[in-house]
Amino acid sequence: MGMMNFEIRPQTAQFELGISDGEQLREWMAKTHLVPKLVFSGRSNVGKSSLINSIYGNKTARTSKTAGRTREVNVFSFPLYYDGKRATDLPLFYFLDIPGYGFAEVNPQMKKKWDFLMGVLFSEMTESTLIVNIQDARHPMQEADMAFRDFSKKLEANHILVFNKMDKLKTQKERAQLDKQRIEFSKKFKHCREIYFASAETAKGIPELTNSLIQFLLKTLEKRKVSHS
Ligand SMILES: Nc1nc2c(ncn2[C@@H]2O[C@H](COP(=O)(O)OP(=O)(O)O)[C@@H](O)[C@H]2O)c(=O)[nH]1
Ligand SMILES: [Mg+2]
Repeated sequence: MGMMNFEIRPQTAQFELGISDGEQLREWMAKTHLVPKLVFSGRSNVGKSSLINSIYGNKTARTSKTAGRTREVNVFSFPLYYDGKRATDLPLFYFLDIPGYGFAEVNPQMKKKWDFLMGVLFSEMTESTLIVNIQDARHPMQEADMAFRDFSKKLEANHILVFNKMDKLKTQKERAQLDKQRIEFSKKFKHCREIYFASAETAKGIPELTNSLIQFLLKTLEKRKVSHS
């Protein structure tokens, strides 16, 4: 059974709940720790919600021109499709749209709450989670990205790295410059199993990225079956 026949269908993800309370998030993570899940993480405004929409269909997640809008962990469930039909022998999976890092929160009370919520989220992650770390292709490896790398690489979770907004690199020179950095990226992000270059705007790189997500979900399910039989 080739994994290539599996797909994510547009408009089939369902919003489950938004969590802003740390204890509620801890409970939810514990309850679902075996369920394969994807967490889209990156600086505010890097295009987390936009990438989610290019994978799961328009208006799945809320996008915004203003940085720092998402204050909750938004949980969505979704099925996989196989040969055009819903794969009913597979469970539903989860993905999480979370607040961005590196956003200078003006209100210290809000910042404290955010730190706590994210602390819970990351500390409760197991190897059933894939962190999809998104960076801006025009401004890779910002200070906040490096801080997130140093923190997240110690976790049990799996990782991939995505450079979004590739459409903003207008000249061949800019694109070549980024391409030259590939080796440097893979050295600096050794914990990331793959690196993708994408654009939520033009859908460039989205099929490849989606396929990688599907592969992760299926492999994680397989591992779970083996360890429980
Ligand atoms: N040109 C371009 N703009 C994008 C891309 N992805 C997101 N944006 C824009 O960047 C802004 C922030 O996007 P959003 O998905 O809300 O970012 P988030 O804060 O990381 O969830 C919005 O105005 C998007 O339209 C992309 O690939 N190309
Ligand atoms: Mg967002």
